[in-house]
Parts: sequence; C-alpha cells; structure tokens
Amino acid sequence: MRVQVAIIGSGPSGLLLGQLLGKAGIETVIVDRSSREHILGRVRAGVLEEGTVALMNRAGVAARMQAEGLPHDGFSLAFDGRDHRIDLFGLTSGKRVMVYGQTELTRDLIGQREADGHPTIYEASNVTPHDFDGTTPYLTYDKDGKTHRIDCDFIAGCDGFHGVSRKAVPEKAIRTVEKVYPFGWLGILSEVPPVSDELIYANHARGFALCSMRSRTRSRYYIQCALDEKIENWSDARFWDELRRRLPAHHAEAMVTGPSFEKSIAPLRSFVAEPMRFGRLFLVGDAAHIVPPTGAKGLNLAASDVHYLFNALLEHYHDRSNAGIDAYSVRVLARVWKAVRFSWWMTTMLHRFPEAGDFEQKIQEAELDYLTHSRAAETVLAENYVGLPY
Ligand code: FAS
Ligand code: PHB
Repeated sequence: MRVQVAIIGSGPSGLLLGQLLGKAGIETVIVDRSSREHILGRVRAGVLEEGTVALMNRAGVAARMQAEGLPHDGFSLAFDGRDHRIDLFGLTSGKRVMVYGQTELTRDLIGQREADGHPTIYEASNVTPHDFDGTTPYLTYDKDGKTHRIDCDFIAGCDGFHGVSRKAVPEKAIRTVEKVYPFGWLGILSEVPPVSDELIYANHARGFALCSMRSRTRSRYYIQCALDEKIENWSDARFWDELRRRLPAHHAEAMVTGPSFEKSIAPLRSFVAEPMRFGRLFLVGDAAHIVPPTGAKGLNLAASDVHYLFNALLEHYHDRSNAGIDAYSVRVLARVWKAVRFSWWMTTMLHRFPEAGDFEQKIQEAELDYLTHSRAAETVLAENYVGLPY
C-alpha cells in the first residue's frame, strides 16, 4: 500500500487530521491497534474551544455537534459555600465554548471517514514507523498473521501518550518534561439532568469537584481522589454523597442523583516532549503532550496541533513549500506550553495537595479572592479557557 500521509492512531488527532487531509485530496490511511468498538466506547473530554469547533466545521463533520452541542457562555467557581461566575462571553468580547463529548466527536469523525471511503486499519499490532529520518518513510504492522507495509511521504504520530511514535524517536533526539500530580479524578456518567446549566469547578477542603454534562439529560461529574483509590470502593451512593459534600448547599440540595453507567479514575500529569517533528515523523496530540483535564485543554491542544500540521502539509503538497513543516514544532510548542501553564495553574488553584501547608492554602485562597475581585484576573482566566489564538 502507498499513501501520502500515514496516520498512527484513530483518536481525535488522527481522525481530524485524516478528515481535513482527505477533504483536500491528500491520501491517508489510519492504523490503530484498538478495535473500532473500543475507540467508540472511550469517555473522555467534554469541552471544545472555538478553534476545535471551527476545525470540525472545516472538516465537514460539524452538523451533529451544531445540532446537539451546548454552547456555553460561562462557568462557575465554587468555594467557601458560594459561586462566582466567570462570564466567558463578556470577558472575551463574544467567545464561548461548546459542550460536546469527545465520544460523540469521535463517532462523527469515524462515520464521515467511512462515508468518504478513506481506509482505517483497526486491531493492527506491532505498528512501527521506519526511515522517517530519510525521504522514504514507511510503516509496518501485523494483522491476520501477516506483516504489512505502508509506504508514504509522511507519518503522523497520533497514537496518544502510550503510543509507539514518540518511543520510535532516538532517545538523544527528544527531551521530555513531566509533572505527576499527587491525586486523580474519579468520574461518572449518569442519565440525570445536570445540577446547573453551566459547569461548576469546586474548591473544597475535602477536595476538588467538577460538575459537567454531555447533554441536558446526561451529567458528567468528577471528584478528586487519592492516586491509590480503587473503583470498587466507590458505590454510586458514596460518590453522590462525597460530590454533594464538596458543593455549596444550594447545589447539593438541588442535585438529581441516579445510577452511573460509566465510572473511571484518571491520573493527572503534565507532560511535554520536544521537539515534535523528526524528519518525516510528526508527533500530534497526546503523543507529545498531556495536561491535567482541569483546564479542558487535552482534546483542544490535539486539535490545534492538527491545525498546524494540516496547513503545513497543505503547503507542501499544494504550494511546494516546506516552510510550515519546518516551523511545525516551534509553532505548536509555543501554544502547547501556554496551555500546559494554564492547566497547571487551574489544577493548583482548585485541588487540595496532600503535602500543602498553611502557606500554600493561603495562597490558594488569595488566588480565588483575587479572581473574584479583579476583572483583569478574570479576563486572563477567560481568554485561556476559551482558547488562545492559533
Ligand atoms: P488518543 O489517546 O485519544 O488516541 C490515540 C489512539 O492511538 C488510540 O485510538 C489508540 O488506540 C491508538 N494507539 C495507541 N498506541 C498505538 C500503537 N502502538 N499502534 C497503533 N495505534 C495506537 N481531555 C480534556 O480536554 N478533558 C477531559 O476531561 C479529559 N479526560 C480524559 C480522561 C482520560 C482517561 C484520558 C486518557 C484522557 C482525557 N483527556 C481529557 C485527554 C484526551 O481527551 C486527549 O487529549 C485526547 O484523547 C487526545 O487525542 P489523541 O491525541 O487522538 O490521543
Ligand atoms: C468533561 O465534561 O468531561 C470535562 C469538562 C471540563 C473539564 C474536564 C472535563 O475541565
């Protein structure tokens, strides 16, 4: 098989890149180690920046998102028993975010890829990028008892944090920076109406909590938990009780509870690999960077990487210019690090750190107090939350 761009990974990065390239007449194949069903069953992000929405529009897969997604003009911070609303729309001169689950976005992208007849190879094992430091890179993978080869011009490593692409780069050619947080998020999905029309990020002595949603009838809730927590120790009743204890009384009393149909624990880390381009191999999305979900940036960073790489490849094929390709890593990392900073800042401001002393606690309270009394401070939060310009 030969294509122009071989994509490893059928998550949001790979699918969005594949859709944009396909619409531009650039041939791709996506190779993923997971099954189609497993990929469609993943529950992850819930908030899309305007840049991500625009890319979905440009990719021609935005119809359901526009019909079913929930535009949000603000969210609330809850602490000391009260709420403080951050008016995203007012503070950013009209920008907002779209609440639309990553699961649905993935479903839309897979559906459109199949409708357009672009190939995806699922359940491929030993996917390996080769010769990407030269001009004739290729992939190999095993399936149905045979080893297959895909020749290509470029390889997009869209295979997430645990993928093969980053690990295929010689150690001396890549630098990584990591911060692991001393807690995780225990999240549930439940077919109950959300406690509020907008998201609530809660700072509480018992730990962080987040009230989010997937629709007006489906809620997504998270509570900060210890890293060694086990799902089996968390009945629905225990989760609901703990969540309500971390919210102001008026939310706790109004909360509609019900059975969860998804329950999971995610660790929190900040991670960046530099650079993000190695000859004809590009790292995209979680393959190159991870942020704690507090700032709702993970999926959106993947989208902005795709924006830069798509335009760079378009320049290569349509304008015979490699300027975008050569600038890819510097351009994406400039935006990545600002999102890493924001996600770290939101996480540090809203979570309880086991090792925090009185000083750190007072700083956290001062941060929240400053935010609720300064339009300038609110504006900094708002412009980062809706997404900095590409
Ligand atoms: P993905 O990890 O989504 O996709 C990578 C794909 O590559 C997968 O399909 C995988 O099967 C495939 N792959 C991996 N290794 C391979 C190999 N060796 N060969 C072939 N294929 C391979 N972000 C938010 O903004 N908000 C959230 O609330 C949030 N919650 C999250 C919860 C969890 C548990 C996780 C893990 C992430 C969460 N994220 C969240 C971040 C998440 O949304 C990512 O940013 C997003 O999935 C990134 O998309 P991709 O870069 O496509 O990587
Ligand atoms: C979610 O709805 O899953 C979600 C929303 C906002 C975040 C993190 C997760 O910051």
